[in-house]
Amino acid sequence: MHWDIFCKVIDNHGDLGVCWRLACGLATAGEEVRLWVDDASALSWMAPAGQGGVAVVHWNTDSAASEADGAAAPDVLIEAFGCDPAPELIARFAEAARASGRKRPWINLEYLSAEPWVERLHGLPSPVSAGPGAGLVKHFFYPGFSERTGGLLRETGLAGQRQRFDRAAWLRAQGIAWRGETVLALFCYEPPALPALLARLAEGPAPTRLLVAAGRPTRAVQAGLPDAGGDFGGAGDCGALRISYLPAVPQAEFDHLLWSADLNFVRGEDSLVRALWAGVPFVWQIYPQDDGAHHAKLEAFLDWLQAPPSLRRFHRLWNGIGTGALPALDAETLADWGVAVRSARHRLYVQDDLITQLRRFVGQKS
Ligand code: TRH
Repeated sequence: MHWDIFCKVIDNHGDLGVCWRLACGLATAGEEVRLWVDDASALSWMAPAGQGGVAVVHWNTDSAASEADGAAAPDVLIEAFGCDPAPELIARFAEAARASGRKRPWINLEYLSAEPWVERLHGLPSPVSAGPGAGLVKHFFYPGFSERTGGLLRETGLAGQRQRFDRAAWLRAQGIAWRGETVLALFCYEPPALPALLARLAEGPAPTRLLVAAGRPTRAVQAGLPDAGGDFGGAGDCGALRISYLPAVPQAEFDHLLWSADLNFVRGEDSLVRALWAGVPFVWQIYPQDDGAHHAKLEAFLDWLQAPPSLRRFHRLWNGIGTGALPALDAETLADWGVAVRSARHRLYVQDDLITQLRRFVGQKS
């Protein structure tokens, strides 16, 4: 079938990151996919090689009408994160549905959360009563961590690739002079506890290799480093802390970054899921929301993860909830966190992945 996915880039990279991964998963499953996105610029580094079966269409309200004229209506319309596709494109979809006399599913793909209400809303219909889509029915599709949600994006063969990964070879290929020290990968916004973490790592005594992702993480580290009098704008040592700043890399390489670490710091939505598949201890900085709604979302996730107390405490401090000293990142603590993550990953692996569930759901609604 022919699927149109609509994506609007709000900020950061997750909207496009999730939609690209979704488009690739559908194409790999044999579907024809068009990804309509208002700002596709990040694909230049996130997916430089593109993906067979996925066409990227740059859309905005001005271009939508002309794009709609030239393109056949899809069999399935995916509206990612409530991005509200242009009315011309909805009208074309509605017209095709009426003309064919066949129901064409309109799916609202929602943000990821472990909160209990997700299970209640997942799959519910929402009749469209106004506008060019009047008469159609949207369905809410919620990703999630339990059997009663739409599951998580997980490519076939991922576990095998993960098991075959050679961290020393990958680090060497990145030009990182790894000498067996503990590796931390950092992908964050501006966590309030970052300066304290950097100061502690710089004190040692054991050396740590910190791999810093491009963009906000790099700027946050350079702003948060203890004043050691040196120039730490570039890669280099800060006491016992050995820092490598990475360029923006394709999604597959971003996975390898997470696989190479002993402890991952991730953020947002997509990298959280990738950290779970990596099976390595991780700390998540949730996407902050003004009304503090993200606090409940964070607690719900830590409940689902069955996070040990030290991991809960670290998460609260990392997300600016509460004050005090960060828990120690000693071997025993990381081992404890690793058990929780791999147990959670096992629970997820016995569930169908999101593409499988979405295709089944669409088949039922067509
Ligand atoms: O970038 P994010 O903070 O995106 C956020 C979240 O998705 C949030 O839920 C959403 O509301 C907001 O955007 C609008 O974090 P996230 O979700 O992990 O997305 C990052 C994507 O970028 C992910 O697909 C991984 C990818 N990435 C690379 O592929 N290479 C890189 O070098 C880096 C740094 C990221």
